[in-house]
Amino acid sequence: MKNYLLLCGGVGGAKLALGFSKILPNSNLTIAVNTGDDFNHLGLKICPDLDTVLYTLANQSDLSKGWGRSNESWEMLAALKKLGGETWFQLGDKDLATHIIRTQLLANGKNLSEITQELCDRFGVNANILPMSHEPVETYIQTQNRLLSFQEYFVKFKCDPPVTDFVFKGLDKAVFNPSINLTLFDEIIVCPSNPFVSINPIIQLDGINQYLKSNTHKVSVVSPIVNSKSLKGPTSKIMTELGLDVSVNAIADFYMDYAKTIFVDSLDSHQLHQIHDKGFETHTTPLVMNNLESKIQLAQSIFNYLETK
Ligand code: FO1
Repeated sequence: MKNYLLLCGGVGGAKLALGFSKILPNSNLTIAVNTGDDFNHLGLKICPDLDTVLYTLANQSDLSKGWGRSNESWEMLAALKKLGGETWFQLGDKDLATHIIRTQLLANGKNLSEITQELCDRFGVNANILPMSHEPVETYIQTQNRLLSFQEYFVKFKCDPPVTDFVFKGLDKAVFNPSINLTLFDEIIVCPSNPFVSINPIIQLDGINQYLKSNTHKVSVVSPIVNSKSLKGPTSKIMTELGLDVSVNAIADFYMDYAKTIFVDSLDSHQLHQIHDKGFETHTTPLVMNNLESKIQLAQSIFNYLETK
């Protein structure tokens, strides 16, 4: 069996990671997660995408919201509000425990890989979930009027301001997580996460950028666009604002230098010709993951294709 590395953002990535975790042994699966959305809030280190992947694999995620924990309570937030504290970023009581432990372990000198492993152990998750880097990379969104931190853009302003560009502060000083040895992987899968804000911070890192460009035969993209729209989050809105077509074809353009294979939904099969013309191989399979079965089925379909290619 081949070794698989997933490059993963939040919700869409976590769903596929869950599917893979159900069909592959832990020894053959590593999940490298975007940390560009991380920020310090109320004195706590919050890693939203790592949390989403962790909670999803622990079967403790809030499926309706896509982030945070299931059966959450909000006593702390209500109390904070009464005292005039900052409540635009919602921290549930159970979720808070994760951020407190992470912040404490960071203060004790552990790195984010060690801490994520520790949290996996405490949640009973047997998976190799790792941050993309140990150095801080902070995603900023350039909007028409001002530069917003990612969480301000995403949560405070609900992705409303039109996007013109992205800035990844700290990227020039960061390297891809050295505990992930890329040469050990036969297949690298770009999850159906937002290419601009969830995947780009990962693939622009020193230590992976050149490797992907030189090994495109190992790299596959699972399209975040199905039926010419994004399933969740602002991907299609951002594409429109950047003047791009909301299409798998535009996704192919985005990943042109990095990947050789694209997994496409049959609803977008009218674009296959254009994508093949760019030099990509494609495999058509249902990409919508709205229950556990479809997450496993997608992972299985990708696995079957890549294992025998
Ligand atoms: N997303 C929201 O839309 N509103 C929130 O208040 C919010 C709180 C939050 C707390 C912890 C956490 O781990 C994630 C949280 N998210 C929230 C999700 C997060 O901002 C985004 O899903 C990701 O950054 C995008 O991938």
